[in-house]
Amino acid sequence: MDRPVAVLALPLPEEAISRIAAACDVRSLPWPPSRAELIHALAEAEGLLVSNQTPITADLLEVAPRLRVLSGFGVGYDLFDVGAATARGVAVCNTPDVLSDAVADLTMALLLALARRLFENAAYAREGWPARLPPPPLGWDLRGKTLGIVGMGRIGRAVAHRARAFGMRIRWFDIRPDAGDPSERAPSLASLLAEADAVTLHVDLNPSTAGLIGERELALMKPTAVLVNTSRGAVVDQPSLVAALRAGRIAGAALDVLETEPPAPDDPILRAPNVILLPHVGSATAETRAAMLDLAIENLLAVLAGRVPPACVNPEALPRALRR
Ligand code: 8YV
Repeated sequence: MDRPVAVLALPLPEEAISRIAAACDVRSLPWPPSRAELIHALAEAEGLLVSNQTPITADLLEVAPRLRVLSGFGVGYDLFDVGAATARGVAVCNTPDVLSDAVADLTMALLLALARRLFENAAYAREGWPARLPPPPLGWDLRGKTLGIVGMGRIGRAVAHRARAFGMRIRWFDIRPDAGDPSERAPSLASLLAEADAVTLHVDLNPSTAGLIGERELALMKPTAVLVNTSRGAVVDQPSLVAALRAGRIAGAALDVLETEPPAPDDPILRAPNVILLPHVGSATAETRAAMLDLAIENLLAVLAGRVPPACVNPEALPRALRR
């Protein structure tokens, strides 16, 4: 029987390529793959292993007549056209769970960095603690403060677990009213924003969460409160955030994700005050990236072998994806 063709559109270690090559004919694309390279490779692909930062749009799926599985490296799938994939019987897979702890850890690191003015203090120390400069202002304790968690899914819950251990009070909001401990549930996003000393975002990006935190929402936050975003940049209306930071309407923000990644050199967020920026490293630990890769490969190989994959976001596509 013919071996399925698997297109590998992200940089992979040799062992990973060998594992896939044991079951498939492998076509490895240069990184980052150009659109033309993707189009060319998709003509014969049955499986595609790709970064979730590479858009896989309906027009690309149209030139992939044999495709059965789109295995994304990452939990988010906002850059994949899942509707178009489902219509074509293509299973879309992702890597949930294995990265929740890493993202929750980074969220706490950012929260602590804001609370303890870590970067200002580090810069001051590196200057040699100069007597001519006043030291950075005092920080604040996490204990006793209220953390507002927007999106109480796997990552939101992992953050809540950590924050409780720091003595924080939790308020969460989610469109699913049973997503977390009922005693900690905020009746609305507005009440969460008004009450929280720190707000952290853990929703996925979809049409209902794009721009969820805009001018109106930022205005509801306390002027002493901070915002942490390790979800997707577009959940926050970035121009409104820049304006709020400039006007001191909130005290600070820490962003692992931006509306446009990487940002343009003249992106105003790069010069906004009281903001910590990271280059989208929520899952960037060796153990987590290895577990994500393992799961993404298992998803790919399972569908190509006619087995139900461990993590599929459109199970309704599976009957067709597994049959061919
Ligand atoms: C990045 C993430 O995608 O999993 C996600 O959705 O945002 C991160 O893990 C990572 O850069 C892998 O591409």
